[in-house]
Amino acid sequence: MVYDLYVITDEKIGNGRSHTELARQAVAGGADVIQLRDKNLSGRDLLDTAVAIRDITQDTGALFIVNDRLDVALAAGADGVHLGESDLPIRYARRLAPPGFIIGASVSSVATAVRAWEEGADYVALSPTFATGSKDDAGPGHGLSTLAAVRAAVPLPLIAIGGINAGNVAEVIAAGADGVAVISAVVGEDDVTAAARDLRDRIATAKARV
Ligand code: TZP
Ligand code: MG
Repeated sequence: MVYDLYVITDEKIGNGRSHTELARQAVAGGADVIQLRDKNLSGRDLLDTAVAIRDITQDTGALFIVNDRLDVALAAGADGVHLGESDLPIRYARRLAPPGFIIGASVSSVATAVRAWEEGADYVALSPTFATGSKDDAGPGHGLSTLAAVRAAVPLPLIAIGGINAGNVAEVIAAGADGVAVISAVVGEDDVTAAARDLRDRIATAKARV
């Protein structure tokens, strides 16, 4: 699986654009993964949105992940679900998921990353890697030293999330991340497609140097 550029849709940060518009524009710019994240939609509205994004990603080969809701992810035919440390535990999600279904885990330390790996996560995301204004309860950033420590401890794809942008993405990759998950650096830009393309190019350049 390629997780290089992982774009999280957020209508509050998206300047009036819908989840589906944001997904379409990000995929056009080469996003490898789209995550639907909305804490306010009803289950039914979230499902409708997920089905629409599923159609968009299916046409392009991008992965589609639903945040928080394993039920919605399964019902929509998404590729996977992303679970935080307060969500359904990874080992329980694994029991419900069909073979090949991706379960991603937000982690905050080496210890929680190792636990997610042992419970059957397919990737871990260090959350937040840097401070962010996009998630109210994100807390302070864990920084590149923790990112590198998780890299050394866990043999899963490692994604950095929180406060990542064109200015710091190269050092995030150099510290050991396989990919970066972003909201504002893509979804908050006027030209979502161009922002995605630019970040993806920077990731590719940084990986060529690692
Ligand atoms: N989880 C941890 S940090 C974060 C989420 C959803 C927000 C990331 O947004 P941004 O704008 O890329 O910092
Ligand atoms: Mg969650």
